[in-house]
Amino acid sequence: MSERRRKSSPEARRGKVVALCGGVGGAKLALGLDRVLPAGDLLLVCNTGDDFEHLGLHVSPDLDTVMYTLAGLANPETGWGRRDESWAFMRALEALGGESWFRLGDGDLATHVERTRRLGAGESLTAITAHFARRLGLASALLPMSDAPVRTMVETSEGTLPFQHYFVRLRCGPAVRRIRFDGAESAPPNPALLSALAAADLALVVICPSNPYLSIDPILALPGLRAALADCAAPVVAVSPLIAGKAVKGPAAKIMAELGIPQTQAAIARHYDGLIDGLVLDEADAAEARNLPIPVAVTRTLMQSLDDRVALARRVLEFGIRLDARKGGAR
Ligand code: FO1
Repeated sequence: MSERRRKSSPEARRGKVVALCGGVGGAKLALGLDRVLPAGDLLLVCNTGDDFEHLGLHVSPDLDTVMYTLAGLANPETGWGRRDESWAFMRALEALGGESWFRLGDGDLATHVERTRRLGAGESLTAITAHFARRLGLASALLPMSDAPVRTMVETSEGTLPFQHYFVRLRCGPAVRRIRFDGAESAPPNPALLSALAAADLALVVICPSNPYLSIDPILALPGLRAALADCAAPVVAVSPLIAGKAVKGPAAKIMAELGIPQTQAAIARHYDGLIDGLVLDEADAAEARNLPIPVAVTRTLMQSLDDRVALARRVLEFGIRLDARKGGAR
């Protein structure tokens, strides 16, 4: 391991922040970070393991959830898809007997049609995402974790399911035995991510409170990414997706139980062991915080309002930037 460079004092550090995120939960903190950081200082890197081909369209749910959220276009009830949506396409599709279990609103459909057209014309997911982000007025940069296909496959009591079939069609019902990221072993991490991690002006890496097993692990599975995180000179801080043993939204706690993992903050810290220099968790877990082997910030991590998102982002930044990047303890 290269000798770790000591961090300069936080006051001297102003710089870039890289945030790894998945869908709805991660997008909430991404919005807070986007609102707090100067334009251009935040690089959001999204999981693409949830992507799938559906109705002949390439759908990238996590990229779209973060993009819509930062653009103020996201459906505030669901967190995914667009607000003020119309559903003429879905109704017409159902009338024709088409697959309607994956709800595609009329405005959202435009995103999938245009992304599919551009991919077919040979553009990269990175370039398409940058174009959409510019058109929608995003101040922060938005990147797919890789331009090569990675597909999360969930091995369950009812067989192996492509992610959206598990998550949406079967509503996370089947018991999870194992989670695979097909294609990850040969999917190069986005070069823009690797150069951001190696850049001298990187101040902090944030792992957003997305599902570690479904949304963050596909990113960490990319060849060379764990090493790039371990070697980066900036601290890495994770925000726990659990509050008092429960996931705020989604199947994280259920999956942990099915995988035989205790739904504790210690299990989250263990999951990211060797990668993170600090963990942010909720006040409800203050007692457990005292026994964790790494630096911890205890704060309100439930994000119900925009103020909550901004407050958590501020807390994560001021805690994270002060951490000494020794990856979880003395070395
Ligand atoms: N989630 C659902 O639970 N039901 C849906 O019908 C659904 C449609 C959908 C369409 C576009 C999109 O970008 C996301 C959509 N999601 C839906 C959410 C998606 O399954 C999850 O957000 C991620 O894949 C996991 O974070």
